[in-house]
Amino acid sequence: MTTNQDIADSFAEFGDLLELTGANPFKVNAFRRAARACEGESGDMATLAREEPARLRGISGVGESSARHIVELVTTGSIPDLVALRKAVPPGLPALLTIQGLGPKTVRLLWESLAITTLEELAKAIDDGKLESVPRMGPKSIANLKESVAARLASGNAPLRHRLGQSVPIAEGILEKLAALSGTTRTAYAGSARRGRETVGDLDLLVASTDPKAVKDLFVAMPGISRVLAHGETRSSVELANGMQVDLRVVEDSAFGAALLYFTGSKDHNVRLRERAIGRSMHLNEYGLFRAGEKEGELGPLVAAATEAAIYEALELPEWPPELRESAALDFIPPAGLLELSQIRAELHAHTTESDGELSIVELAALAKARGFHTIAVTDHSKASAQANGLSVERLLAHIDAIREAEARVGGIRILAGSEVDILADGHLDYDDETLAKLDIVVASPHTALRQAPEAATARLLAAIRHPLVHILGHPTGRIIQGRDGLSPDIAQLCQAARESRTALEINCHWMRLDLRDTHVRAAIDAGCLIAIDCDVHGPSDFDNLRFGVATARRGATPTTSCVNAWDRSALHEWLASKR
Ligand code: DGT
Ligand code: CA
Ligand code: CA
Ligand code: ZN
Repeated sequence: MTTNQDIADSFAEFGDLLELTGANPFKVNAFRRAARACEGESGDMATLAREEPARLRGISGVGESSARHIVELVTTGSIPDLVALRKAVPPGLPALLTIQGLGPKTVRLLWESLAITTLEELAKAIDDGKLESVPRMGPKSIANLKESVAARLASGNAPLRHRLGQSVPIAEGILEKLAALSGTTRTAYAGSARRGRETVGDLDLLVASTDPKAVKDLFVAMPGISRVLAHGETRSSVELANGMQVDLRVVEDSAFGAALLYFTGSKDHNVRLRERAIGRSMHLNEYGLFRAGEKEGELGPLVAAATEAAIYEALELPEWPPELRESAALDFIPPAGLLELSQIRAELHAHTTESDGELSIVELAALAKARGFHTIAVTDHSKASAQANGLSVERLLAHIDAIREAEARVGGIRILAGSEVDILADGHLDYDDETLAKLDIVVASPHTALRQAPEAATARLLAAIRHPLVHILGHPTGRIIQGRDGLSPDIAQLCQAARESRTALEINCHWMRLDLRDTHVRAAIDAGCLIAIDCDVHGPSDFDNLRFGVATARRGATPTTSCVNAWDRSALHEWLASKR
């Protein structure tokens, strides 16, 4: 099964690799156009390729060679030209494309002019000042690049980890294909992705099937695979073109729960569960929970295996949320009211075309309404964020009127007039109090000076938290996962101040940010703070990141009652009004 997305991904990779090799830009663009065309195509292109290949040319954006490649991909599982192209590019080069701020053009330039083909070579060239001679590389972009590269190198020579929001959709895409096989009864992704860690080392997929061979054969023949690492009886393992490893285990339906529990981990959690089993004269492994046998090392009758719930119950434990299986400790009983995705009823941080968003106020409100939200806050950037087209006071005042007008027109949802106001380096806000007081909601966020010393960062953020007109501290550290460290404030002090002033600390849901991070959330919850979970919406798909923010909240043990986005309309608006 080749999906339109698979075809689009192959063409996008084709375009990137061609650009890296300096191919004719028209050819590069043709592949990019074909990628967009395939992504947007509503009919199933694989069926078309099999049954009426001549009609592929009728799709706007698909030319003669793209049509041929689609047929190759659908019928053989790979595109020979693409496979050859992968071999023509130095192996380290595609990895450079995953660095924040490095596109194919720049990578090619670095390769051609400075013979840089690996991360290490890039780091050295930056240190030696060699990048200054590269056209279009200003001091600012070199400084940013240096930080991204250093962050990537600091994550060790450990194999590259992948951000959660890029990993989960890949897992879901593969499982969807495997679920369509007739013998498949259950599918799940396990491992760190299921635990909601911000980065994932490899994907661990589980399928229950009456026909394991069919599942594994389809798995290793999927498009987008660069290498098959293992293709065995119990486990198959592949490497994708983006360098990600995917492990697949096919199990019997009756033991799916035990396998899911085992492969979800964490290892520490598993160790504790096994100890608990032994303490109750039982034995836990990836096939099930068994009574201890008569003799040492022998297994007795099966106690539970079909579901995780049954196994936890037999161990006299509450069913542990996967997000809370990171630590070994079983002394923490998850609160009954752990926040759930379905409980989110409001988005309090969103941008429109007035600053750097893609949506109008009305479009934004329509998407929020479709999600069943009772409230959406329009919080465009303030004037200091000039690169994001931040609003002057005059524009902000006009925008408030436009928001009021849109709210009256749309109906059925509260549309709040707000701002994401910059917290300047010294802790002052980018608008005066008189202006801020006119807004229904104020999200205050740091966007610049993200390298300042911890003491300065703490003072800066404390000032924003304690400002009487501020409701939410947005993406508090400004970190970018695998990109930049951001601020390192004293989290305990921030939490203390946030609790006292009833200012919510944001979990920004974008998978590049997840800021607050899980450990900070836990500190905030322990201190009794309010949490805001916001998508920082810039375009329609950003709402889909909510699940990553909620996973981060759950990893920090956030109860529903602490999350302002889960409050009902009157409770939320009472809190907002308390700061006016
Ligand atoms: P990752 O991939 O580095 O982000 O982290 P995980 O947790 O996904 O680790 P991974 O892929 O090595 O293994 C998946 C799960 O399988 C792990 O969380 C627990 C279980 N597991 C794997 N190897 C062992 C082992 O040697 N002992 C135990 N108890 N569990 C294991
Ligand atoms: Ca894993
Ligand atoms: Ca694994
Ligand atoms: Zn924002």
